[in-house]
Amino acid sequence: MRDAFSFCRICSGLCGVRVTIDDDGRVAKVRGDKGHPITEGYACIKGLNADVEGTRLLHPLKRMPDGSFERIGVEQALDEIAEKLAAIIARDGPDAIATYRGTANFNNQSAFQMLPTWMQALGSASFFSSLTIDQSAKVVSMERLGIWAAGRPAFEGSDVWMLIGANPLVANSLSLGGFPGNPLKTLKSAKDQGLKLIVIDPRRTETAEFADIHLQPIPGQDVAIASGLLRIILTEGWHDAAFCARYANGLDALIAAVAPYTPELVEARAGISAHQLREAAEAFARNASRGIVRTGTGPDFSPHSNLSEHLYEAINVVCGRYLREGEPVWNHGALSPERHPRAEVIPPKRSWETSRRTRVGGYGMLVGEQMTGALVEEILEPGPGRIAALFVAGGNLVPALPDPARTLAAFASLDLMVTIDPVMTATARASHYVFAPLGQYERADITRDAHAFKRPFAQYTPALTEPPQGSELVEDWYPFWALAKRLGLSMTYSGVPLDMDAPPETETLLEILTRDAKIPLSELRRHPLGKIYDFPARQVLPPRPEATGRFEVAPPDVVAEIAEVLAEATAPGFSHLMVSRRMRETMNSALTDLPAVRQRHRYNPAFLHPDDLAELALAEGDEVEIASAHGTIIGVAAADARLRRGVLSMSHGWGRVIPEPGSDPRADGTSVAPLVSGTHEREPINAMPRFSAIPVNIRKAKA
Ligand SMILES: Nc1nc2c(c(=O)[nH]1)N[C@H]1C(S)=C(S)[C@@H](COP(=O)(O)OP(=O)(O)OC[C@H]3O[C@@H](n4cnc5c(=O)[nH]c(N)nc54)[C@H](O)[C@@H]3O)O[C@H]1N2
Ligand SMILES: Nc1nc2c(c(=O)[nH]1)N[C@H]1C(S)=C(S)[C@@H](COP(=O)(O)OP(=O)(O)OC[C@H]3O[C@@H](n4cnc5c(=O)[nH]c(N)nc54)[C@H](O)[C@@H]3O)O[C@H]1N2
Ligand code: SF4
Ligand SMILES: [Mo]
Repeated sequence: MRDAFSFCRICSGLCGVRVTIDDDGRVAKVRGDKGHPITEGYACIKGLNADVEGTRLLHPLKRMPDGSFERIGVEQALDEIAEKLAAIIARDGPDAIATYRGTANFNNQSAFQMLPTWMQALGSASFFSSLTIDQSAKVVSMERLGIWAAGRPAFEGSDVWMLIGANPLVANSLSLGGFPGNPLKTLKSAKDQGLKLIVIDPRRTETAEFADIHLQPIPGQDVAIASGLLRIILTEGWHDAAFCARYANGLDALIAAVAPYTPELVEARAGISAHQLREAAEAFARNASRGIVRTGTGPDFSPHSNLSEHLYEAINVVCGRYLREGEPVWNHGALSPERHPRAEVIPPKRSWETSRRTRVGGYGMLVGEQMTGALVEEILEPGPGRIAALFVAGGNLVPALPDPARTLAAFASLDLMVTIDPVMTATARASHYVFAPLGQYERADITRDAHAFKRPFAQYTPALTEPPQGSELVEDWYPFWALAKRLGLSMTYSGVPLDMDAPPETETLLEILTRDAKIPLSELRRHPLGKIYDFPARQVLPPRPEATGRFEVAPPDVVAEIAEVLAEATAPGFSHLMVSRRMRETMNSALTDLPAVRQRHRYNPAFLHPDDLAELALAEGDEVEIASAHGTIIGVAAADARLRRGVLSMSHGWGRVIPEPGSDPRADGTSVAPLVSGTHEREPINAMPRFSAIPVNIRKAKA
């Protein structure tokens, strides 16, 4: 037995861990590392158990004509795949080959960079990721509003924090305004120092329990809420007029556009009292000076998400809640190249207006990616330019996309589908080839700069163990390099040409990724627990004379959509609205079969307020039929008194995606994906499906 240090890469929390490895080289125990400078021993049930008791694929598999899977060697599989790719490229061109990056690829730095490298080598623009079925509304908003170059204030040191549809005490999502380190401890200590927490969520979440003000609205009404908040702030003069005069265009147009959203209208739409709305606006804009509005998935899954994001971020803009000239910036990164923060606006880019358009839906691109919400039609629609081959790297698209029957039909029509996943997921089962990746403690990695931390932090982990004997696992980046080699392509990885004769070492790829970093990899390797780098703060510098960019708080398309929402009526004929929620024990569709998880949950309940259950004559444990305009599912009812009445709350990622006769929601859970339309109710610009605030009817299921 021996212990080694590493960090968990299941979610983006970056928890430092101490891993016990037994004499056979297997992971015997994972503990939170008490000596870790950031997370100080915190780790969750996922990190503690996944690598100890999880089962996984140990070899590549190939699908046979009868649908069964047989073992195949890695190099043999790659030969066959390369041959098919060459034929597709010759017939249709490289854009016919698509790659999708799922959540697991984000926490694997060497593999993360290999995907754009692969697409570039191929010459294919068909790159997709989970970003565009998640919170790409934030990207749309940044590209319409503009970006503050010096960044936002950190959580620690703020006197107010407004969280909209985010539950960081469960999701631990650092990029969403979460609480870095040990989330609960960080939140409590900030509150002890006087932080006011405002939460806007239809559910009194674990995070909302700590809120000074919790607004519990009707889901899907964030445009009204954000407009109402802006209206109060701007009419009361609680905004930062000097900052707006210097840095923002369109303030008068914004004032006019939100004028109809009186507290009374917001109350009628969102079901939160005029008094509460004012209290929240006052606590944020009048009584506090440091701290921001941050949104999670809630508003970004609901209708008009691009507009909601724009309006919530506009609150930060009009209140000037950014790192301002002369302020110290403590965390300017350890792994990013040296950069001097400036008090400047990076002007709106609107890349979707100038980039290439997709063949079917006419969608432009965002951050160099195509829209995952439109992937299925790009496969299904025949004609030149159709996607014929799909690589899925660390994702599970079948439950993640709307309408799984349509997704599966599209996948069945592909000439070639390849998935890299340790689990035989619904997506893997739809694939021709499946590669099994190394486990997280079998590969070297580095953290990414987490700007949520107060100070620059970085950690390197070597591979702690060898793969199990007799297994044939791949580094997540390897199949792409090996296919490029077979196709005779050259690869440039983060600016560095790769040798295409012999595969690189992962360590070499990490060296490339950190070659311009402030802290070289050799230094990282000397601190196995990770290290906080106490660089001196950088002052935010004055703007450069040529930096004339300004925020656009009310561009015409935004103003038009505000008016459109004002004229909208609620969908008739539905009694409840279904919202999303994350579960502490699972990571999207992953880990639902882990024994430690199964001990606590065998399925994902259909949560309703106890009074709603009573009104529907339902008892906890009853099977319920949940019907949207697009599909019907069977769930298992459970009571949650923290919900607003009229709201049904369920996690995604559970259940068999196409319920077969005799499938048991109590044994497998329920997939919510059939409730979501793959073709309707998508957002303009990013084709984002409606994963939350879905109108549904609920009744007891027939036996
Ligand atoms: N209805 C509904 N749909 C949703 C959502 C919702 O809330 N409701 N949420 C949306 C959001 S926010 C997201 S991000 C997407 C998620 O969409 P995806 O990223 O496509 O789905 P995940 O379930 O996160 O898939 C992660 C996969 O990675 C695998 N994996 C784990 N470790 C590794 C590894 O080391 N290497 C590799 N190669 N694979 C690994 C897991 O087994 C799992 O199959 O779904 C979206 N879809
Ligand atoms: N344990 C765990 N952690 C995870 C994940 C996981 O599956 N499990 N997934 C990871 C991923 S991929 C992501 S994207 C992040 C997501 O991180 P979060 O966005 O923080 O996810 P949730 O905890 O679901 O919080 C979303 C909240 O939005 C509320 N909500 C729903 N609809 C609306 C609405 O219309 N308006 C408002 N204002 N609120 C609404 C819901 O009630 C819910 O409390 O979590 C990441 N972390
Ligand atoms: S919160 Fe849990 S899953 Fe996420 S990094 Fe920490 S231990 Fe891993
Ligand atoms: Mo996500």
